[in-house]
Amino acid sequence: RAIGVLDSGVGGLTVARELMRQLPHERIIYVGDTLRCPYGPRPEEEIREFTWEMIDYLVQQDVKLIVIACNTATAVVLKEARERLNIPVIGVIDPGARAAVKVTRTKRIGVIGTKMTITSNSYEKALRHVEGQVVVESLACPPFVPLVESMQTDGAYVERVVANTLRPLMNYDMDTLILGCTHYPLLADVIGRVIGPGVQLISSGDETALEVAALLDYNTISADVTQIPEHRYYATGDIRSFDQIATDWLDQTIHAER
Ligand code: DGN
Repeated sequence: RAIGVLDSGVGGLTVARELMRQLPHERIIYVGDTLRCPYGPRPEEEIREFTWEMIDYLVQQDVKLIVIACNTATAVVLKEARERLNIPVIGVIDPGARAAVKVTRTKRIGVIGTKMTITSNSYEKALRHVEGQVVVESLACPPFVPLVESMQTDGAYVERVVANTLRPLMNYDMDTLILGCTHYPLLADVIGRVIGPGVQLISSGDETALEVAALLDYNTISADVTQIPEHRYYATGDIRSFDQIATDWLDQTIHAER
C-alpha cells in the first residue's frame, strides 16, 4: 500500500521529494488541487471541504498513511482527520517546528506562511510546545504561492516581490526562518538571498519524512533500492504545468493524471 500525499497544488512535492529520498522503497500517490489553489486566503470551511475531498480520494486508493503536505490544510484539518480516519495522518507543522527548534541558537524564530496558517497561530503553538522560551515573529506572504504555481521561482521580478513581501521581517533579529508553506522551498534561493546569510531556512519536508519513517518503523540503512516504485500524481488543474514543475523539482520525468 502506498503513502498518500496531498497539497493544494505543487507545494507538497517539496515534501514528496524528501519522502522519496528517505524512504526509497515506498510508493507515493500525490494529489494536488492545482485548480483551486491557493487555499491560503480561502475561508476555513472551504479549505476543510476541499481537503476532505482529497483525503477521501486517497482513502479510496487504499493508502496506508496520509501526509497532509500543506500547512494551511494541516492547520485546519489535521486534528479531525486523525480522529476520523483509521490510518495514521501526518501534518507538516509539528515537524517544521521541531526542525526549527533543533537549529536555532538564539531562540528567535521567524515564520512565513499563508494567511490562514499565520492567523491560526499553529506554528507559534507548536514551537512553544517544543521549546517554551522561543520568541516568534510571523508574517503572511500571500504573493508567494501564485508565483510558484505559475512557475516563477527566480529572476528580477520574483526577487522584487519577495523583497517587498518580506520587508516587515527585515528588522526582526532572528537566526531561523520557517518556510511555513510547502510551496516556499521552491522559492528558497530567492528568499535566502533577500533575508541574508545569517538566517537558516527551515522546510518541513525533511523532518516530516523522518516522522513517517519512524511511524513505519522504516530502516533506511537496509534500504537497497533496485527499482524505483511507481509513484502516481494527480492534479485537478492544468497537467502540463504540474508536470513541468514536478519534473524539474523531482528530477525525473513526471506525467500526472487529471
Ligand atoms: N502549500 C500550502 C501550504 O503549505 O500552506 C498552501 C498553498 C496555498 O494554497 N496557499
